[in-house]
Amino acid sequence: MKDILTAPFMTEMIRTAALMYDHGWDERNSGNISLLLDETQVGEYLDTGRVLRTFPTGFTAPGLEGRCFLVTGTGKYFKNIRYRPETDLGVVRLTRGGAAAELLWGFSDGGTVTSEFATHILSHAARLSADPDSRVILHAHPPNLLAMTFVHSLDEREFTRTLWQMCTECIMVFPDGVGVLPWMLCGTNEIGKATAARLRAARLVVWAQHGVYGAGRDLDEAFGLVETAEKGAEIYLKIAHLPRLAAITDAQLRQIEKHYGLTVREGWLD
Ligand code: 2HA
Ligand code: ZN
Repeated sequence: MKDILTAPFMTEMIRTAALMYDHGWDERNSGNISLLLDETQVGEYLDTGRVLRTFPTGFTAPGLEGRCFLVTGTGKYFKNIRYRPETDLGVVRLTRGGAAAELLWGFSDGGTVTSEFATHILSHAARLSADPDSRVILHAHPPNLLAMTFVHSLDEREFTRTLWQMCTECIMVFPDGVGVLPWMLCGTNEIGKATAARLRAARLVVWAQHGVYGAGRDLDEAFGLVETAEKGAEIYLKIAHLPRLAAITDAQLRQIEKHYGLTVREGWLD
């Protein structure tokens, strides 16, 4: 059996959590990441027949029965994951139609999965229905996106258009746009269902006055999505109060769409 701490999925997870912390996106115990694993790959590092603990999840996700996830733990600090992955991360397998999870590795201090586990798993199910290669859901509190939700309309089309207009890269990285949820209580199945519903159409969902969810085929893609939207929000906050002497027009956004063969969210360009 190979050492799981050397598995590419583990080293990438640790590196991403560290970068998210270093970017100022994940203060204290905020943020969470889940990565859908390939079961045969997991078998190279773990005896998948050996279940350490089983716990109820409080939701169902029948389509993900038997699937394994590497996930951050509740109450754990992203700041520390790089130093003690075996307590702050866990490998879990969904069972009983997703109503329970089996711990296969990690959470060695008796801990458990992120408080946003429902949102993560419902979001994986939603993204997989849109893209069978989707693997990652991540959540963070990036300050500029968060600040933007206090001073900008929360209309999804308007919010997305503003970000697209803030730097050329935005429409190229998220032509599918950004979903936006009004403030809702976090850690509940309700916010999980609302997030998952938006993730069917877009890989980014902003939680007003809280943070953002990003989805991707790998950690780099999900991280890069949030990074690019956060950059757009940063530019917006730098210029929102200043006179505008230049802009990226819809005609220019259409030029980008055509040149790069993008599938831009229907009806979101004028
Ligand atoms: O994991 O960020 O939304 C802590 C949070 C809750
Ligand atoms: Zn949060």
